[in-house]
Amino acid sequence: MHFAHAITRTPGDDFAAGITSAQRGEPHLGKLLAQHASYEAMLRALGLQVRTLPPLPGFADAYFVEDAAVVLPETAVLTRPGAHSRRGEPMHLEKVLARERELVRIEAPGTLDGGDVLVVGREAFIGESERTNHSGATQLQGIFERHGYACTLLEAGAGLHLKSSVSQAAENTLLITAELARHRAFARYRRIELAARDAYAANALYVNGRLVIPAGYPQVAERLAAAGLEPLELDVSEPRKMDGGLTCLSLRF
Ligand code: CIR
Repeated sequence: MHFAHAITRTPGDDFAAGITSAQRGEPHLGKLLAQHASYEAMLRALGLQVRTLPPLPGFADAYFVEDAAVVLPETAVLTRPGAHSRRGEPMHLEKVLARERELVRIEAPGTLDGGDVLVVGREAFIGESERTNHSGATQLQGIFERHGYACTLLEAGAGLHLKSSVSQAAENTLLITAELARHRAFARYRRIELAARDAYAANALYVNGRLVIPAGYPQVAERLAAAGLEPLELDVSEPRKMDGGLTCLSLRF
């Protein structure tokens, strides 16, 4: 899938009030803003036009913009985030997405975070997780199927979201944790399985034929290079302190 656009949101100065289980120390606003700017510069270098939305006061996690919408070529889905503190985020994307796509919504009692949605070409995977319940997952499955996608629901695995454990690495290739590597849903893909210590690198960003992985995983970079992929690396240490990674910082379409 070729992407031309990305939407991001600048972290607000209340970002440290966001949800986290990471225990990786105090996050630093100045560093977070610098890493966020580098992330946007990387998206531009990959050919995307980046639209940056302003911080959303009262929503400390809103810069993890991926969780609030699922944007497909055919439609945009406003989610209903599983965390109460994030439930108001999607309506703040309504105006900007309505200009791009016809909008549909995940309705109560469904909950769904975009981080639980992996789209690989015309195939979609939805993880049921602490954030995404069965109602939310089946609502989105119906939307995918109406537009002709094959769509599989599965348990998301150990991470916060499905894409904490598996993401696209190349055309027919997934970067995946050992826990999900043998799941039959992924059997037809080439799978690059990660060692437990490298699990964070399973959240990687595949944009217009290039793969971006988090900095600090030299063995993953080497294995990818051996598999014919030349990953770019980006430091996301500050979003990581808030349980975030590469995919969650943007919507790509
Ligand atoms: C949260 O717990 O909702 C945020 N602190 C992190 C969200 C990360 N989102 C993602 O991986 N898609």
